[in-house]
Amino acid sequence: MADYEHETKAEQAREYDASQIQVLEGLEAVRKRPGMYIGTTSSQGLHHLVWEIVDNGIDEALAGFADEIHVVVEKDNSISVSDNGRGIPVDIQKKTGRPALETVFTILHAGGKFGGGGYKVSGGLHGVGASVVNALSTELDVQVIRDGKQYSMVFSRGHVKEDMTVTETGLPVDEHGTTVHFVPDPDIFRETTTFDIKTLTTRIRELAFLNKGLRITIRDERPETPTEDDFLYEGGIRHYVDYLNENKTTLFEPPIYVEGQENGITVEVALQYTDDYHNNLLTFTNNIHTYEGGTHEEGFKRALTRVVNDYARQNKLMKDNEPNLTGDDVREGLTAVVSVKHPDPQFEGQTKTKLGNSDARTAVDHTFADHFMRFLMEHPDVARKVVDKGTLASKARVAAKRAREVTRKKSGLEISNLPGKLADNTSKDPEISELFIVEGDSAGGSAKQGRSRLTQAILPIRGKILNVEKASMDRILANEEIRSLFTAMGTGFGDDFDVAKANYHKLIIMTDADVDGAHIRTLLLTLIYRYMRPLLDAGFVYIACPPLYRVRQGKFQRYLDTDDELKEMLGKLAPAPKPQIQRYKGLGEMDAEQLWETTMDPENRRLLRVDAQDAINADQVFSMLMGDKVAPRRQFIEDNATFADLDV
Ligand code: TSJ
Repeated sequence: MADYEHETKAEQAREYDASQIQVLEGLEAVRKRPGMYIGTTSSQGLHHLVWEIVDNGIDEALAGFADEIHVVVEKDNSISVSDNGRGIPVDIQKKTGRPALETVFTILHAGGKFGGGGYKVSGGLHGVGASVVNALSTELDVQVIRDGKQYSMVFSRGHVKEDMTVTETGLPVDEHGTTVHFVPDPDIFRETTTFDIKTLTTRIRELAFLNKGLRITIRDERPETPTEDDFLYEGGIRHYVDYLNENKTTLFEPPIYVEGQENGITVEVALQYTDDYHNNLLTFTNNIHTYEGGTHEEGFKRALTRVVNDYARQNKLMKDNEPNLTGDDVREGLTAVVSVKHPDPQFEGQTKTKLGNSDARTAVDHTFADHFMRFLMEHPDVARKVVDKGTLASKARVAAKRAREVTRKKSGLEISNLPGKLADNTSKDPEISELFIVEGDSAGGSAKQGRSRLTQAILPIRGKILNVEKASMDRILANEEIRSLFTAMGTGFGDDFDVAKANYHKLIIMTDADVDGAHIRTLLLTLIYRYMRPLLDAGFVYIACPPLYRVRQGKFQRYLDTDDELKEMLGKLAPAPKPQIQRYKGLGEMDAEQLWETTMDPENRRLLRVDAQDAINADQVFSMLMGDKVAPRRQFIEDNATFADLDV
């Protein structure tokens, strides 16, 4: 072991050079293979940079040293994140002879290595940190305030651009915090470097729910009038459940909340029942949304089912000869958020969003079951409603099973019985096969003519599909459009659903670019989220993006997606013949060739991949549009009135 105290300056420098070379190699690797560190260089990867930085502030808050984080999208589309924590350490490290601050941004995985005791609880899916953001930014500057001084440093593409400087500014000595500002590198993020305020706001709101007492703000400086949102939830995930149920009819108020610890695992559960047929169960580990569930989810479900049955039997709400309520029965109408903080989470599954640690199963089971049983005993009126809801679900389940058996016999959900309207593709290889769900028979006709027959299948649907939110299982199964979709996909239904049987690895929703189209898309996404969820987790679901305009001038022709693009194009055109502008109100206005060229041809088209979060957002809008409460719906229509006028 080297004795750094007694090394000469020259020796230190040599060692530093050596370690620095490794550093540069490390961060070069990040630039060479960014996908390995942030998953993708798409818009999603771009936003990942923000979360890598924000997570550091959250760690500081969880350690008890910060209670505010501020995120700003600057005018030039760069990002600033600041907290009021202790400030990243700035002392010169013996090992490198360099400031700790520098190491944080230049060494891969350096985060969380400085003393402090507590474990790093948050952290993105890929567990990488500030140095990765540095590697993928053209410029990154950091300011640390501590001990009445301000420390600054500037980096670029993983390299130090300006060494650490200190200003003795006469700041109050008790002021402290860290600010990081970065500009994503357009050479890396080739698709887009534009941050989406909705994506940022949704996740920031979620982080505020998940970390009670932490204030997180987000400001967008880009619009003429900057916008700001301020999130602080003293009640944490209780308010998350309130938010999820905002437009639903609840069976009791407020949500039940449970918090506890077992074996170093912190467990929080909030839940509330609604009059819906569905359940909405969101689970998190260390602030990461575990879309695929895992042990914590299993522990919660197991405890919920057991406690409701035990309570019902103990209180004679169920006859001795009646069978137990199933998990599905006791979860009907349930909205729940389960959040665990684990010192050493193991993520598994297709998208690494499934918790594997078995100690989380028991920790959630024990913590939740104890509190929940006590709660039911202390609130017999609520307990009664929960048991009644489950009993009703149980009866409906038995009835639906009978109905399903009848329907299945009548016309079959088997693959041999393909729906008449489906124009299937000729290849039987699911990997290259795409199923387009097309709004309207006329667009369906164009799509059938224009498609690539080898790889593209077309399923036209008529108008609005069934509102699955408010329909019972047997009605859903009897709906022709829905049956066609399931039959074509070949994945089966309900408990028999198997994503491995999917006939197409791309399910592409193609609707008009207007309000009705958006509505139909929302209906389809809700159906998929509720009944075909594994397709979302597998990344099989897409939205086609038909253009809004075609501009023609002589032989020149271009398709455009937005009003801004149109304006820009018109500015660029030569003042020769007057350009012809066509605005497409619907897919039906395009002929087969145009539809192929603009929306279906893999060489030219743009597809948006849908993730579970998009579907959750759709689900929220959907509950509001179709739910029982009138006020939020009116508000939504008012808020979106210009949009509606424009497109209808
Ligand atoms: F790293 C970073 F740039 F991503 C970043 C770090 C970004 C932001 C917005 C905040 C932070 C950050 C880091 N805030 N607070 C801290 N705290 C520490 O790094 C720190 C301070 C003191 C001690 C100690 O043991 O005294 C330990 C740590 C890890």
